[in-house]
Amino acid sequence: MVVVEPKNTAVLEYEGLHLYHAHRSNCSGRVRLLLEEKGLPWVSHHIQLAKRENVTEDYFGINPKGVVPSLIHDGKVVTESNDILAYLEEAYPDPGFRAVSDQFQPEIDQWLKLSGDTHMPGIKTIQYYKINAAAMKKTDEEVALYRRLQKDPAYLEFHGKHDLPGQSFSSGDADKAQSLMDGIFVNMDGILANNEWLVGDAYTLADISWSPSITTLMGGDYDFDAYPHLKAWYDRISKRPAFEKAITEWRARTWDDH
Ligand SMILES: N[C@@H](CCC(=O)N[C@@H](CS)C(=O)NCC(=O)O)C(=O)O
Repeated sequence: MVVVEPKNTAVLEYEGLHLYHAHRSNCSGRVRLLLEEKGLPWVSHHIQLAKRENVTEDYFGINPKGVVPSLIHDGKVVTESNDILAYLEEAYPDPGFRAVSDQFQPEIDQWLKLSGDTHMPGIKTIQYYKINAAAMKKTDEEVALYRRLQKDPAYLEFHGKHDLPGQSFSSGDADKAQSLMDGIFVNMDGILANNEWLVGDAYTLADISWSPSITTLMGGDYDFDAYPHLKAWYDRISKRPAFEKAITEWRARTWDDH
């Protein structure tokens, strides 16, 4: 789990649960969804990605990769959305979202890991190519600031491809990202053909992690027609009151964009 020693020490004083998040970000959405499923009160620190509110010394002082979400729990900073899910589940076990037998626990962890590992090469690549390329265009000053603050090579490379002159994501990059995600969705659809949920017979962290990613891709007209069981699973989840509060309502709020 990623527990950060924040350079921005103001957050050490925070009491209770505070979440830095963006309204349309699927990584933020999965954390909001778990918070609502557990009925936990939390303080919102909304970050407008399109206004580069994440590209500041202050925010990099909380999340060293400059991304959302970041959870602060009684002054402890936890980053990486899937690690935050595991952290909250441990800190607030009731109601629990690992309600499957021991033999299935590793499967939940594999779904969380897969969700984290495929974000940048899959969903984020598709998004930057298709969905929010214009909204996420930085000015020259913002690019310079970003490249000064960002120390992570993978993020420097990814954003360089979007921000630097002469570089851009190509249709080939988007196709590769789509095949990666399609491979996962074929597998999910097969599981969901015979099961109500991704792991065992309960709604778990695996479902909570993946459902907001489907929302994001649907927002970019990703074609899910080949995955009817996945679509039915998503429909079931999206009708949950916690999902409406955590995802639907937040996405409907109007900020400039993204
Ligand atoms: N692995 C990270 C990925 C976080 C991430 O990429 N967040 C996006 C929104 S979904 C973001 O902050 N994008 C802005 C940027 O990369 O500058 C996690 O799961 O928390």
